[in-house]
Amino acid sequence: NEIVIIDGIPVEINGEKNLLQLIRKAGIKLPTFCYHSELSIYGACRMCMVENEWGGLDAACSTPPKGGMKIRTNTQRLRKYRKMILELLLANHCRDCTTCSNNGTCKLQDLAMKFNIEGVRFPNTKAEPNIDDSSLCITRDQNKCILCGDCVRMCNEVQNVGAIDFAHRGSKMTISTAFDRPLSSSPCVGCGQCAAVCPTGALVVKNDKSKVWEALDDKSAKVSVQIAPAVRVAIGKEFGLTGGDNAIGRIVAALRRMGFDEIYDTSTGADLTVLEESGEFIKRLEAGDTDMPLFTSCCPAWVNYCEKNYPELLPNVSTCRSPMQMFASVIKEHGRTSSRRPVHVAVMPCTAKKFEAARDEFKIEDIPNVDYVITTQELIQMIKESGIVFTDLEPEAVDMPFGTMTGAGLIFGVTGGVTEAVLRRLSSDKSNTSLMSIAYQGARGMEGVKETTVMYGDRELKVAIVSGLKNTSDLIERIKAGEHYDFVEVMACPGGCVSGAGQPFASSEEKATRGKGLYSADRLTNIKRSEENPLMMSLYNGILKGRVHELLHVHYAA
Ligand code: HC0
Ligand code: SF4
Repeated sequence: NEIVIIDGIPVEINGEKNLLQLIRKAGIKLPTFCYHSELSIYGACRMCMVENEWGGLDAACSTPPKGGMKIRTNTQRLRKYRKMILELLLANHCRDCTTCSNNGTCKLQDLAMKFNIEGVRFPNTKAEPNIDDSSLCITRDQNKCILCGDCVRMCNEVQNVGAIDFAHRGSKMTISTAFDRPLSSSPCVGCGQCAAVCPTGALVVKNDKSKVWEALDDKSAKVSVQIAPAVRVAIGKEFGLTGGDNAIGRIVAALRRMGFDEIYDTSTGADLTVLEESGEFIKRLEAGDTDMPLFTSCCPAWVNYCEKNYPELLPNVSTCRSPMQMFASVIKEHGRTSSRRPVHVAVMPCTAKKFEAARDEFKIEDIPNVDYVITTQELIQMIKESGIVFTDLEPEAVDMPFGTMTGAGLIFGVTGGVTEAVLRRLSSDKSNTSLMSIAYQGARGMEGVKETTVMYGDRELKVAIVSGLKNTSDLIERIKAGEHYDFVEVMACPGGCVSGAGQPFASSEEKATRGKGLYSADRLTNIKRSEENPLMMSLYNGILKGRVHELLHVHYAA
């Protein structure tokens, strides 16, 4: 293979698309603001400049590696150059780091520290905060924006939403919605992926921690909580544990110490979803319904996207509420038997769940079934605020009466998981061999588009699994052009919930590790099929009796 000499060290080119990837492979963490492996190259921030053997400067992110190249990544000139960029950015940026919600996770702050910026030589041109608080999912402050364009490319290229774009020119350039409308009146679907790539505090996830603390302090409230599948495999790394490891036991222990009265696992709700959704699917198949496919409905950003862009497809979206909402219906009903006011909290990897919880469809007498949604990141902050030493906690189990779940419910948190769980339910062969063969049927893996065919009786069913909304709209266009599918699983975040915007920042590899963590958690469960969860029977004979439609289903109207 061809070799590039990086800072005197030979490094082999092995399919790397740009010098930056090669430099990072060589163990050098070249700084960048605008480079993300999953987005197109923009080359705007100029932080990744390297010096070539003739003394010229090249942006590593947009230079393809060629054999024989000799580059230096860290010369006096480059250091000066990078410091200058940082100072220019800081000159018109808010510097109230201690009170910024991205304190500690901001790239600008991190690089200012790494490059030892002790003063800014330019006049301060920072304007006053310009905050758009209209969305239930994310908050924007334009004056913390460094115009890297990461959010724009995410919203346009990966999500195909196009809610935000560059506006104006030169020093007046901003990132804006069309006509500078509030985000809530834009095509935004609340997926939060723009905030997930924002290097500063310009786009941050809405924070609902204080409402949860208040409920926990309220003696008249009985506070229950459910924890989504993907949270458990993303939290540990923040506390120095191995990324992808299942930390559910410690999460439960932490929540108990914070004062939650009842602690449950959303995977139980996912078991309900599997039963209801496969029932709905079979009904459609048996009715000889030609109006296929059935789209899954558990991802609220996808539902929102469908409502805004493809309202004509809403009859094809499953009437099943998401696992969070199904479980919340059950938990709230159970809570009504208590003398204290039931308050229900959901810990989710997702920003759009905040919006889902607030939808009128999921309120009873104006009170939401899920009172508050907090993200994995907010939970991490709450654990830190409480002084709880996460690694010292002894793992604990979730509570009864809703404390049984299955592996099928657990794998919901990664793309393909919902499909695999439904296939486990639909398969008439309940052997271990059949379980294993379902695992190899093409539903696993982080690819944005997966397709498979499965047999149901003598019928061959065509299944598609998409994550990322651009992949989704491409598939929809194919369906409209006449391609046939029977079942389509959609998750708005690339890779599924493990990549949710409420999770701590992670590389593509780390997201894949989280997915693997869910599959190993599944292997450790002794019940792997939702229909075998003993709790289901008692729910259907108890709380849900005669009320399945009312409590577990919803009709999204165009
Ligand atoms: Fe997900 Fe869910 S799997 S959407 O990604 O279906 O947020 O983790 O909780 O509701 O179970 C998120 C994750 C959930 C729901 C489940 C589904
Ligand atoms: Fe676009 Fe999603 Fe950000 Fe909304 S939340 S602006 S849809 S990336």
